[in-house]
Amino acid sequence: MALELQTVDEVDTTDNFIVAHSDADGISAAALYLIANNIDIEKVRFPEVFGDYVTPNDIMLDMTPLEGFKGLCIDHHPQHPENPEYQLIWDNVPTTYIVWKHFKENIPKGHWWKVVVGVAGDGQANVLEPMFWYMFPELLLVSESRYWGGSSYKNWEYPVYLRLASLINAAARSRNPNLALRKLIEARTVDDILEDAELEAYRVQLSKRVSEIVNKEAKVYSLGPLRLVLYSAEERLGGRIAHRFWEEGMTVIAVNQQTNEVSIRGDLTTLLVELLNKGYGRFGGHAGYAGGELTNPIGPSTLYELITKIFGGRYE
Ligand SMILES: [Mn+2]
Repeated sequence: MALELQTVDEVDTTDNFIVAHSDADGISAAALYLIANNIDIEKVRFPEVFGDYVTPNDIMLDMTPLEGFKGLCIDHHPQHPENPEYQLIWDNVPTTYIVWKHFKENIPKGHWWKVVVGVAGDGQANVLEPMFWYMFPELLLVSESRYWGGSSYKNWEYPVYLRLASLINAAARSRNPNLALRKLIEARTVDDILEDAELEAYRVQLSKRVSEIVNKEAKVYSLGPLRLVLYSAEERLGGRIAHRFWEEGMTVIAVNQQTNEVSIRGDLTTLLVELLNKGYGRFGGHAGYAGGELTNPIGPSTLYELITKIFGGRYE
């Protein structure tokens, strides 16, 4: 399991790293963890594979570790063993919130709006205690943009707290989570992220790629409740693509044929994670919202194979 940016030889095994999930929650959790514990940003890695680590004694944030991990894991994903070999701090709120709850004494209050970025990134801003909104009302501003809707100009509105999460996510999906982490740590105010030109460029480029794929490039095959979406992209767009092809009653399997990354959305997500883990690759995630990596490419006929396994009683 290769990690980005380094080979095993370069790793000082007497030392450990912070390994974090490469999304807004993982990045915000890492930012707060570093600030609270006064750790250098150089110690952070964002593994390509969910749950991967550098040394067994790493600090893992917002991921369920792969086998052999013995360090500290702070997480909210559901797949941890009952008696893990590692130290686990688990709660059913986004990891950023867990980190804040444990380390808030050591996090200067000026950084507390970063909690909202991570929690909103996981779609759970509703779990935040009211204090955050009183402390940082600027998060509730609405950002607007006009766009040409074919026959007239339309207005697109988005609350600032969600926009911050989407800017951080844009860099992460463009495979530059380290940039997002650095920007988030260094940011003094909400405006520093909101008005950051580099993050905005990632966001614009990413939404352009999503539109191109959804409107032109993607190939879509459906069978019963399953919909397979095939596309190619350098960026990590699976969640966005799967979301765009999702509808009530359908479960979407979006496959990036360039990287073999898969995103799954819908009611049958847990069932598909179980099926696909039997010989197709390695998959995991939240209920209704999962992902993984294929070890063997899949195609349209795989849908028939999966449906047969579900309906035909060939489940083993
Ligand atoms: Mn999370």
